[in-house]
Formats: sequence, structure tokens, C-alpha cells
Amino acid sequence: MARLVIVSNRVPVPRPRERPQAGGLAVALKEALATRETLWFGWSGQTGAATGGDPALVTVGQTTYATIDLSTEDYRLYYTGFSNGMLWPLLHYRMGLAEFRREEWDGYRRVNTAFARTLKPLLRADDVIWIHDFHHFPLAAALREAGAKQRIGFFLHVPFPPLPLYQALPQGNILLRELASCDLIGTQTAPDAANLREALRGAGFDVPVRPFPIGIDAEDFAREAEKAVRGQDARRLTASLSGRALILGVDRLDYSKGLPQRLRGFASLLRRFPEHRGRVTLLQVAPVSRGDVGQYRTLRRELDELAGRINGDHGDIDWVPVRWMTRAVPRPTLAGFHRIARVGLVTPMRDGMNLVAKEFVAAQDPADPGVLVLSCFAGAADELRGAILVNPHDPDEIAEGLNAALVMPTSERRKRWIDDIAVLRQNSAAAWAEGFLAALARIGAEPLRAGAR
Ligand code: ADQ
Repeated sequence: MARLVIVSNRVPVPRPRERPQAGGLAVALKEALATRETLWFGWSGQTGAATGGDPALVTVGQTTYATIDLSTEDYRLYYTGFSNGMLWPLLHYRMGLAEFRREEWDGYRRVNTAFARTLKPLLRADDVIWIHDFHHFPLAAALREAGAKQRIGFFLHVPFPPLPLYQALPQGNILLRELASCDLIGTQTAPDAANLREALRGAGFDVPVRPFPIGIDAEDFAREAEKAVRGQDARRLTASLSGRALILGVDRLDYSKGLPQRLRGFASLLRRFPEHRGRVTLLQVAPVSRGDVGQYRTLRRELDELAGRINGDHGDIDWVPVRWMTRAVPRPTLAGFHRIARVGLVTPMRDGMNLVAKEFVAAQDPADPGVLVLSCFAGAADELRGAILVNPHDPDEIAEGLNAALVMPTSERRKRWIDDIAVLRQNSAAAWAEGFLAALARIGAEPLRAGAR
């Protein structure tokens, strides 16, 4: 089997004497890595004097992790600037939050060229290269420029907006041209694939673009949840609820996740459905991410104020409606919290997939499952038909969704959960990775077959 070369912005390098880093891409690719030799290349997460240099290599089993540092300047331009300050809002349909600066655009493309030049000497002729996410739109072209002839696939973890929105990106056609150096492009959903295909065709490129919705290892997460629910943190949480129903939100602190709208939705529930007052608790866990981007600091302040206001307006001497935590909670502990929750509240304004929604479903007790209240703008809404879908722009609709979830009889909850868990088991993380790689292999083989005819 050909060696797999993964490229992503961050690389989950295992650290000795630490528990393996769980979560994100490392979990999704676990089985793909277990079955083949792999090189995983990307940024070390460290800044130094210069970008690039000899990659640091760590080999564990069949996987070698190769990482390079970024200069402080490139971190600011490529990562904080163009990737997080321009592309992230644009791709999440939030052009009003995007800021374009020519020097950041240049820095972004320079870092991708440095990635390609450092990676190229590590490549073997029959490697299969799989590039991940919007940090690396120009990478395939930079690799080709450096002489790489290998098959290259690309997966976009976030949404791709409709063409008129994308066209707001100055020089956006250059990124499309560079992306067109890939042999196959994967997106989370069919509408994302259609948007990206249209943008590519409009710029004169006809690369295969297909949806490959990312999955989770549902059995593994269920085992984790079952174990964690007996642990100390889960028992403390259950005891502290005093029989109240738990509504749980778990996110990175990011404006795409719709957190202020979610808190307003909860406030609307307490106002419009007074029977739930004193009977429910919202626990929102949202550790700070990208704290060096201004918009994220503003969001944090807004949420602090909103949570305080709701507790001030509705709280009682023995009831705090909103528990708001920006501290990180370990993933296994969160799995236990999902299992305790009566409602999983996942209301992003726009999300490529949203794996928290899938993890909530996977963590439930089959005999007494909770209900997912899910934004219709999360990629996961396509698959999780048992969820109550809400438009996150309307706090009253979120409140109605919450009320429906809270009063839903067990038989209905079980019926919905059985449908959703079946989908999760079928569209697993392993199926996602193997599906993409098999499609990439087929595309690579087509010209050969055509030539043989
Ligand atoms: P994210 O925007 O980070 O990922 P999401 O899919 O919700 O979003 O979460 C990814 C992983 O991070 C999940 O395993 C989740 O459990 C974990 N996570 C989220 N919040 C956490 C918290 N507070 N504490 C601990 N762990 C937390 C991007 C895209 C998504 C897409 C994923 C995968 O934005 O749309 O689903 O990539 O493709």
C-alpha cells in the first residue's frame, strides 16, 4: 500500500509521558494511520526566528510526524492574519468580520511555499498526499511547482460560500487556480461541493469536487461516555443539578458557533415557557481559542455580560440558570457530561460539520437518550434527522426547540436516537478516511486506464 502523506496546519505529535492528544483530525484519521505507513507534516505550533528549516521528526509505530516552526512574523501574517482574520470569516459567510491586508496575503502564500519546499525532499514517488483545510489552499500548486508528481487530495473542513460571497476575496481566483492543482477535492456537504465547483468552473478549472461528510468513532465515544459518567466529575455535576434537566453546550469560543444567540435562546425559553424556570440548567463550556484575534476578545466580553444578565434576571437564591465555563474540560469528562444532558444544544451560525453534535448523540444512554437541538446551518444537520432543527438567528425558535426537547416522551426520544446512531455507525471516521482515499486512488488510476485502451 502506498505511503500516506498528511499535511495539516497543526500536527498532533505524541508527547512522551503525556496522554495521547485526542480530538480533531487525529481521532478521525486513527484507523487510516493504523493500517498504513504515514508521514504527517505541518506546523509545530511553535514560533521561532525563521519559518522552515530542518523538520523535527518523531516516529511512533508506522507514523512519522514532521514539523517546522513559523517565524513570529509569519505566525502573525499567515495564521492570525490571513487564515483566521480573512479566510475563516469569509468561508463562514461572515464577510463583515473579514479583514484583508496585502501583507497577510503575501505571508500566507510564502508560508505555503516554505511548506512545499520543506516537504518535497521528504516525498517518495508513489506517496499519496492528502492536504487538510483552508490554511493550505496554495500548497498543491506550490508542491507541483517544486516538482511533485504524486496524487494530491484536499479536504475542506469548513463550509465554502456561494460564489458572489467568495468573490469578495481580493485575488480569490489565484487561490482557486492553486487549489485546482489537486486531483480530488472533498467538502463536508453537497451544497459546499456545489459552491466550490461553481467557483472553480467560473475561474476555468474542472477538478472533481465531492462531498465526504466527516464522521466519528461512535462506539469508542460511547464507551468513553459510559466510563466517564461513573467518574468523579460527572457525579459532581449530577449531584449539583439537584434533579434539574441539563442543557449542554460544548464549543470552542468562536463567533461561528452562535453562542450569544444561544444564550438569548435560553433566556427566551425562561421567559416564554415559565414552567421550565428553576427546572433546567444550561452548562456552556467554551474554552478561549484564537485569543490574539480582536473579534474573539470582544465575543468573550459579550458572553460574560449575557450570562451575567440572564442569571441576574432569572436566577434564584438556590438556582443559577447559566453555568458558563471558559476553562478547558478534558474530552473524556465531556463525554460523561453529554450522557448526563437531557438536551445537547448545538447552534452554530454556520459550521462545516460540527462533530460535537455527533458526539452528543454517540454518548447517549440508549434506554433514556437526550435530544439534540441543532442549527440547520451545521453540516451535521444533513445526517442527523432525529435532531430538532432550529434557525440560530431566531432566539424564539431556539426556545421552541428547547421546549420541544424538554417535554419529549421517552418513546419519541428513543425513536429519534436509534435513527441517528445508525447513521453515525455507518458514516464513521474510518469510512470517511477510507472513502476519500479510495476515491483519490480511483482518480489517480483513471488516466492510466484511459492510456491502456
Ligand atoms: P471545529 O470548528 O473545531 O472543527 P467541531 O467539529 O465542533 O469544530 O469540533 C472538533 C473537535 O473538537 C470535536 O472532537 C470536539 O469534541 C472538540 N471540541 C469542541 N469544543 C470543545 C471543548 N470545549 N472542549 C474540548 N473539546 C472540544 C472544524 C470545523 C467543523 C468540523 C471539524 C472536523 O469547523 O465544522 O466538524 O473541523 O472536520
